[in-house]
Amino acid sequence: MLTVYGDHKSGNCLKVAWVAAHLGIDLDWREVDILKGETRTPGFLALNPDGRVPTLVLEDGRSLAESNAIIGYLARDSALIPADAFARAKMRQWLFWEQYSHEPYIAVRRFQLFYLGRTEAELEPKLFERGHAALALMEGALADRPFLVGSDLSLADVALVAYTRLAHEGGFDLAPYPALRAWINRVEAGLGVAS
Ligand SMILES: N[C@@H](CCC(=O)N[C@@H](CS)C(=O)NCC(=O)O)C(=O)O
Repeated sequence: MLTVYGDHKSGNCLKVAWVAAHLGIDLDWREVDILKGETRTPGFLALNPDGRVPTLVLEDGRSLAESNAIIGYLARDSALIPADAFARAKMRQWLFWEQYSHEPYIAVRRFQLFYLGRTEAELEPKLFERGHAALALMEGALADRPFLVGSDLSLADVALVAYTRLAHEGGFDLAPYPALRAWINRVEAGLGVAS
C-alpha cells in the first residue's frame, strides 16, 4: 500500500487525499503535526529532505514530494489528466500557476492567520493584493466554462480548489467572485468533498 505523510488541515495534503479517494486508491495515511516540527525530524528528513508534507512513500521505499507531483502520479492513468495534448498542457499551466501565483498568497495568508494566530495588521499587504489578483484571474477564466480546462474535472481543479475553498480562513471574501463560488461547489461535488 502507498503511504502518505500528511496533515488534514493542509490544502496541499487534502489534494492527495481527494485524488486517492476519487480513484479508489487506498492510502496508509500518517498524520504529521507540522507545528510540532514533525516534518523536521531526522527520520522525516530522510524521506523528504525538504521537510514538508505531503510526502508519498511507495511500497519499495521510494518517496515523492510536492503535492502536484504526487497527484499527477496517483492520477497517471485516469480521466483527471486530459488525453488531449493541449488540454494536458493547459492543466499543467494551472498546476505551475497554483504554486507560484496562488498558493504563496492565499495559502500563506491562511497559514499566518489560521495556524499561527497572527492578526490582519501583522500581515504583509502584498499577500492580500496578490491573493485577490489570483482570485480575479480565476474568476475570469471560469466565466465561460465549468472547469479550468474546459468541460471536465481535471487535476487543475483539484490543485486550485484546495486553497480557494479555504480562502475565507485567509481573510479573502469570495462574494465578488460568483463564477469562482459556483466552480468550488462543482469541484467539491465532483470529488465528493463536503463543503
Ligand atoms: N510546494 C509544496 C508545499 C508543501 C508545504 O509547504 N507543506 C507545508 C504544509 S501545507 C509543510 O509541510 N510545512 C511544514 C514545514 O515547512 O516544516 C507542495 O505543494 O506540496
